[in-house]
Amino acid sequence: MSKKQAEAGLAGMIMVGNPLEPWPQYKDELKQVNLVLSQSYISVDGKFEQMIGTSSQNNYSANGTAYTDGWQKRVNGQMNPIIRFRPGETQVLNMGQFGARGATNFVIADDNLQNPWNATILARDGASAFVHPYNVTLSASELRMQDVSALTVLSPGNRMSMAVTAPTTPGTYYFMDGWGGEESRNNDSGKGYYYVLATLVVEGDAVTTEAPVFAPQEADPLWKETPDVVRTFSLEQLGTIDGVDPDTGAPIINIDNFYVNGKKFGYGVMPQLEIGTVEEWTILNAGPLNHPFHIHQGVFIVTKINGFPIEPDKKFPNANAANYVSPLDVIMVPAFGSVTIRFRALDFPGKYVFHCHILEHEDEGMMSPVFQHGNTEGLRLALGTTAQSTVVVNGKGNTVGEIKAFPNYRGPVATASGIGTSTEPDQAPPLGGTAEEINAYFRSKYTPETMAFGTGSKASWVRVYENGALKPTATFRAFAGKAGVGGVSLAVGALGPQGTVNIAVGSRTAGPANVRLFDTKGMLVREFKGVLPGRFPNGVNVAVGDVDADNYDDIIVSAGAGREAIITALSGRDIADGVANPEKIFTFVAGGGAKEGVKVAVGYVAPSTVPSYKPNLVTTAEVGRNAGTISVWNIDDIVGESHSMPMGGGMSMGGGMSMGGGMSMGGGMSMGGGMSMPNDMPSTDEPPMPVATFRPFGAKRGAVNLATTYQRQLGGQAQAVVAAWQTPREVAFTAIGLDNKPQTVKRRF
Ligand SMILES: [Cu+2]
Repeated sequence: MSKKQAEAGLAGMIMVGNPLEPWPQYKDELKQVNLVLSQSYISVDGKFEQMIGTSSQNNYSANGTAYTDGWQKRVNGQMNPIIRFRPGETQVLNMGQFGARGATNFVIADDNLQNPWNATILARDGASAFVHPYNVTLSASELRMQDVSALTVLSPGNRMSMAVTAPTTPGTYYFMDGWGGEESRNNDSGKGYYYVLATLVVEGDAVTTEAPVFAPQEADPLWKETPDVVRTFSLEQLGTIDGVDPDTGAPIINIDNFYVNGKKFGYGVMPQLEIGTVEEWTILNAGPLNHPFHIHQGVFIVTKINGFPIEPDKKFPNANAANYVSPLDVIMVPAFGSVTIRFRALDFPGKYVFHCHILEHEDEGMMSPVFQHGNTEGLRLALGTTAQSTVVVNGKGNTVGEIKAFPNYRGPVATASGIGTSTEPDQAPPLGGTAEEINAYFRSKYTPETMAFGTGSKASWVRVYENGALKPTATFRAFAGKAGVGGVSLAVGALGPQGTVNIAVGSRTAGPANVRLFDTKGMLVREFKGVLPGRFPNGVNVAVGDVDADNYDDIIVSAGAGREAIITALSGRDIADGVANPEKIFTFVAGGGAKEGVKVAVGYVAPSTVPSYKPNLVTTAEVGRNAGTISVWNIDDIVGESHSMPMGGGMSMGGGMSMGGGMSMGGGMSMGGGMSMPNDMPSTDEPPMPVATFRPFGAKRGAVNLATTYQRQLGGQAQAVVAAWQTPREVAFTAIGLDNKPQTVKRRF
């Protein structure tokens, strides 16, 4: 659990670059001091306690000493260190809040809370571009202390660079937290406490040079963007009854349940973002605790706090929360309040998370996975059939070209496409450009999918079309001689070093279940022999996807016609690590006739799936009476015994009771929102059932070709779909609803 790790000291600061980069004239002039703020977890008499000599029970006692003892904070691991200034000297304090919890709101004043220092907040959360420094007097102002969104607040995970200027007269001053170590001034226990973090000694010769002036840069061009997708997330806390006290018969109430949209991590719908688009999210907090919202893989601008719009070119001297300083990656969502943020889905294909940065809340479920897929313009769906010419479609539903990969070949053409790590050159945005130019740059910065075409019979030729190309970039023979006479099946995915694109090639020749892995230049990377037991009259099919959710793409291998629908998955992590026999994540038979074989695809197509960060397996019989029927599976139903619950055991529901609707509990906390049981607890004996089954071409005979992709079918937001086709010019795109009902749209190309 991250809370215990951070409290035990597993958190720190890494300085990248120089906060004075935007003002090079001061880079060598001003002294910089790095301050790591933490709340540590120390062993007392061999017993781990939250703080020296106290237990967490004492934290909230009426006795002020016990309260502040329980919330002791450290600066660079020290209690109350001394920082020295010369009279009139300006130093830059680079700070971060690296404790598991406990926000701060800063005051610098003397021991009577008088003679406050002036400060300039240079940037927050490590921003070095689009910064608007904000001047503030670090007085014990009740207005600022009551404002949980004040720019001087550092919540867990926040960083801030602040220039502070010492008075011209020598003396002793204090760098203080005006919240007494709590997470808000508004908590009763925090009221009136000014907790000393460091002592500031002003002594020596006065500095006579003029105080620095930090000119603002341009505001983030995101202010001039129009969001493509608008979403709302609600952060919730809810009590549950975890059984009954055997002695008293009283219910055991557990208030440590935290949710996003009523679900713990992995139980809700995973947002899927299109790279190159702009998202605007409103984060609601209906509860009594502040929640610092943090998202990985990028920064956002805060456009509203509690519905009040922030305007980057205006100053609001009496409401410093409403002022723009820089892009952020942590923002406190005030109790009973909201924030609205705007950000770009950058060229990072794959998964990351957002979560509350109070680590206990995150550990107890207030976290969600996020998946970023390729830009729809750069997606490639190649409709391989027995036709000579193959239509290629993008994610906007447009034909991008037709490819005759093998002019002298007659037979089925295997096609596949996929994406790896960003291949965009590491190029800085045109910082000198206009907002429109910078926004256009980010919208065009995406990695297109790589396609592979193969001969599905007769010989084992493969052509690669790298990064969206419509002309081949490499050609190779995957299996030579007799081993290659049956052709190939193909899959493309992030199986190379650092997640670069590789091509998985299944043998379609009668014999053992052999699979080879090639790089995009056609160099053999690895070979897997006899992946499934026995002989395969028509070889095997392959797919690629992260079926065990470890952020490594895995290789899925399934039987071709002539065998039962047996499927296995080889661990991509083991493949990347060079393990001789990669672990088999699962092996199961998808049902159907004894000789029907099975085609496979992997994608996040059923949004009700739990855990939501695992993709679905999609299957269809290769031949036989079930041909034409597509099944969508929850992989955890298949994995069975090794069924993994999200977050260390998941939800402890006791009697399965939940309490909603503003019930007042213990410390006067009101719990809002709802929750539900995970919707698909695996049964032990019965064979797994698909979550959805459909025939996209109705009663029409014959097998379908299968892929997963994204489509903006009606001009709206891109949707994860199952693509199926029987002929080269007609595709059925099927989206699965939250109720697991499939909805098919057919398109002719
Ligand atoms: Cu929280």
